[in-house]
Amino acid sequence: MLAYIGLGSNLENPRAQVELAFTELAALPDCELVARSALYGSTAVGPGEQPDYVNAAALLQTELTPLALLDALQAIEQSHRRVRIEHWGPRTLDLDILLLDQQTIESERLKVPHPYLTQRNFVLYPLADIAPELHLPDGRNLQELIALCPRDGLARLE
Ligand code: A4P
Ligand code: MG
Repeated sequence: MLAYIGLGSNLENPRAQVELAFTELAALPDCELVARSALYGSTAVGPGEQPDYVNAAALLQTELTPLALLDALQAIEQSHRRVRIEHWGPRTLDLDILLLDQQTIESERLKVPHPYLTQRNFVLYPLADIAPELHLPDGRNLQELIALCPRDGLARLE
């Protein structure tokens, strides 16, 4: 299964959090890190004043089941001492499953494609680094979604 993962951090040296997360993704059992995007600086979407995010995307080839992959990603989040304070609030590391092949999953623990995927420039632009030809299970393709999603507040980091 090909798994597209979104990475985000806006606390405690976000760049280092995301770099470490790539290393941890590469080390997961039954997973191979096939590609990683550039890092992007991104204005926070969510409540109140929050520090800017660093966002990125990764492509994994994995033999794990979808829920086993979610467990593995949540274990990595925990190892970054993530504190869940509020929904959409600041976090040391957030790992979202964006897409799993062309699967659609609507369970309580896991929704794929990720519900906000199509509206978020900090997801779409990093995805384009690793899979420019990507399309969603509903047939929409990444390039048309990007054309509808302004780049505002997003900057590729060197
Ligand atoms: N869950 C369901 N589907 C998925 C999926 N596809 N991938 C469930 C991962 N998890 C999924 O997630 C809550 C529950 O969602 C999990 O237990 C899992 O079973 P969470 O990460 O604990 O909660 P959250 O992150 O506060 O909420 P949510 O809705 O996941 O928020 P998002 O969508 O992750 O957004 N602004 C910028 N610039 N950059 C960001 O990265 N991120 C967020 C968080 C807000 N604003 C941001 C950014
Ligand atoms: Mg999340």
